Amino acid sequence: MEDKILFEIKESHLDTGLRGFPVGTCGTSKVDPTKGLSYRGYFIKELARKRPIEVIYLLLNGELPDEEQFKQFHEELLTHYVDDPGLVKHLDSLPKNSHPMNWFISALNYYGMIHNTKDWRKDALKVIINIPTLVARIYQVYYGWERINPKPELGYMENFVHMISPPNKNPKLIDLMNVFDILHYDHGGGNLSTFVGKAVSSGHADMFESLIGAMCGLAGPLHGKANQECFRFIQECYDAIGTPDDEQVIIDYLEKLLASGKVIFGFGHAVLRVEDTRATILYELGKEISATDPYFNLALKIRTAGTKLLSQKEKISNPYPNVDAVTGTLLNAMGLTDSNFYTVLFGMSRCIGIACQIYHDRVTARNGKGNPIVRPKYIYTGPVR
Ligand code: FCX
Repeated sequence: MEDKILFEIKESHLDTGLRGFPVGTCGTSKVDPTKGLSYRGYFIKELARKRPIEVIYLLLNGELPDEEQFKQFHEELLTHYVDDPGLVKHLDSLPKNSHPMNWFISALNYYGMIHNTKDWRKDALKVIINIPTLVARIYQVYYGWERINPKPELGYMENFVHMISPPNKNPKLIDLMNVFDILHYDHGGGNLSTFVGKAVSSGHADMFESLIGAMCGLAGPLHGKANQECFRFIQECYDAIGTPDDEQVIIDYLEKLLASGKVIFGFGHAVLRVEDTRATILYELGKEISATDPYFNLALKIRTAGTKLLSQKEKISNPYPNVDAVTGTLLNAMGLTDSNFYTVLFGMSRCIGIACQIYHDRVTARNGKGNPIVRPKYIYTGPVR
């Protein structure tokens, strides 16, 4: 165990959203306040350019695969691949005016009703290999794009990119999606979506039911929808000030936002106390694939200006950018221009990390006994009669 954390619970702790409270174990990922995210002991910068299936193998099995293990794992995953025409029929019945996250949650529910096996490992593999196709089908039906059939043999994210046809699809979209997918699998056990997924699964709801709970958590603006809010924030900044060379113009604009009680989206984090290494990786990737994009260039300028400004504010524990500060500008530059979908893409990846954690919670934890049902205590504050 990392360190025995014993502290007295004070009344003031009760309105911190369990911030920093140890509520369980997570063996697949960790967020260190100064070193950032790691999966099974590998820091994310060592993993970001690997193949997604390699990193998924690491999350599920604890080690990176050699070529033979990679091949066998990919073949095993493909035996669970199902492109169910019933899903498209289900999607066709959904209301076009609801948010894509609601479509995603509904699609997961449909898929779980039809394809769950109630075997934790098999259902984890089903989620892993089918979720990119499920999200691609949502894109196709939601936007009325061509209903291109899958070619899973192309590769994990390659098949996803093959199936979607946004009007200005950039050929480098695959470079982004490979990295984007890996960066978003997991972020320790304590982020809201993973915490909810693990908690729901502790009652032995099946894998899909647990992931639906997790995705409902992700759908909140303070968590998963932050990436769409961050991109909209960049767009608003751009409409107001363009991409000025004079950093003071940006600082003055951001200062005005703070003074009006607004937050600077994409900055800060409940655990991190340095720049989110996922953001660092995406800023570097952006210089390779979208160097001339105006929104990306503004995000780069805000990266330094925002940090300078927030560092002057005593109350702010982390003045640095998090992953959401730049993701949307890259997705947009690669042709995925509707930010309403950005949280679905976040969820397409986060479901992988949560499925791996749920598998371990149910099957390998406590020497195979599995973790117990989550049952925290709430302090009663109502009337005593
Ligand atoms: N802009 C303006 N004010 C900020 C801020 C920001 N980016 N980050 C923190 N603050 C403020 C808080 O609002 C709080 O003010 P208050 O005392 O008046 O309520 C004060 O600074 C102390 O907050 P702090 O302890 O530094 O940070 P928290 O752990 O309370 O909050 C989040 C962390 C991420 C919620 C906060 O930094 C924030 O709201 N950021 C902007 C929204 C955002 O980018 N969210 C993405 C979250 C992340 F990606 C994830 O999903 O984990």
